[in-house]
Amino acid sequence: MKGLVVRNTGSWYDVRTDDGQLVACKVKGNFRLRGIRSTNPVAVGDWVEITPPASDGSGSGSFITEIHDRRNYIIRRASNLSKQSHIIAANIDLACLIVTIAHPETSTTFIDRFLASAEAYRVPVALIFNKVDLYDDDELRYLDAIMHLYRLLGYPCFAVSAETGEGIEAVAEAPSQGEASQRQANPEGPLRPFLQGKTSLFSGNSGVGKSTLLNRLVPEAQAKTAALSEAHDQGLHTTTFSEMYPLLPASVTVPERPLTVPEGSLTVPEGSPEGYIIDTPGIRGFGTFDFEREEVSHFFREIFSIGRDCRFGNCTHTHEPGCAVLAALENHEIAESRYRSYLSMLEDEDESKYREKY
Ligand SMILES: Nc1nc2c(ncn2[C@@H]2O[C@H](COP(=O)(O)OP(=O)(O)OP(=O)(O)O)[C@@H](O)[C@H]2O)c(=O)[nH]1
Ligand SMILES: [Mg+2]
Ligand SMILES: [Zn+2]
Repeated sequence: MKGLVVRNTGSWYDVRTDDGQLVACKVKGNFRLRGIRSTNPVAVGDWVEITPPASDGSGSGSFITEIHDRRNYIIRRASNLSKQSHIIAANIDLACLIVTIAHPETSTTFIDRFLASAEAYRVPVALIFNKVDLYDDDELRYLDAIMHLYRLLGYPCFAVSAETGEGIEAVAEAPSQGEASQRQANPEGPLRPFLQGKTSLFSGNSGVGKSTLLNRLVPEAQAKTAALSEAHDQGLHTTTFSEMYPLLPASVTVPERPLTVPEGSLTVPEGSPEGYIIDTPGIRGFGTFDFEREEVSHFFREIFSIGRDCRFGNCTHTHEPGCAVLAALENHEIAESRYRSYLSMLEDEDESKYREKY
């Protein structure tokens, strides 16, 4: 029986079968995925074969027996020291990194490692800058600068507020001249139309507002959210499972009961989904992954393209004579933050180590 993994609780997987049943499945002990040493052999978004559920209608007692070939997946190393990897999601159209300039601050190294990983696995990415309602003038200037940087690199960027709804819905008429519209509109347009028709992963640090944004887009999701810790201005790792939610047309009225209840009976309300969103637990860091040193520059778009002009084909862009990347860095054609992230991945170091050097 074929089904789609829609939730991973750590101890079992909820699989939605073709006939709409939600079945709690375990993975057979001897079941290992070929080629990937992963803490989770199966991920949300995987299409799997399962044994028939118990005949008592309890929706349990099934096993995942096979994973269908993945179109793609996105993976992160559990930590730099660990050789184990964690598959964040499989078969996605878009990996969205939810970023906050402050409360909490997402580091550029983290952003760049996420982008590099997405490049490596050939998953399209978008950067969603959340909490624009919170920022002061300096932070807004920084936001504009950082969005400018990533747009130049070709990554779609959205500035939104999950709290106020700014930047999310398509508006029928021209926006009024209110304060919010003084900010430059996203050239990419509002977020919802961009997500329509896609299966999108929401990833990012804890507390950046992934679940709040999900709830804004899909109110039926009723995902749990929580305020940041007052002492550290950091998220509290509120979301503990990865879960996929249907993105419903904004106009569909809400069913009386939530889409998911603890026992896991997923009811898809009227109106066919216009895509899916996978909400995931916040992650602290993005360890590097198993690539050769020479390959790292392939995952930094501008370093890769400028690096073609280096004198040596195997240039690491760190000290070599005739290095076009170092020259471009000198001329500010490559952002220092990007180069710093490149070095941190090249050296397979902790994300914080190169923060001060450049
Ligand atoms: N002011 C403001 N607060 C927001 C916004 N988005 C989220 N928040 C708040 O930020 C806090 C964290 O939001 P969550 O949605 O729980 O964050 P998360 O990314 O899902 O966090 P984890 O599940 O821990 O990974 C909550 O108090 C939200 O209300 C926003 O756009 N503006
Ligand atoms: Mg959450
Ligand atoms: Zn070079």
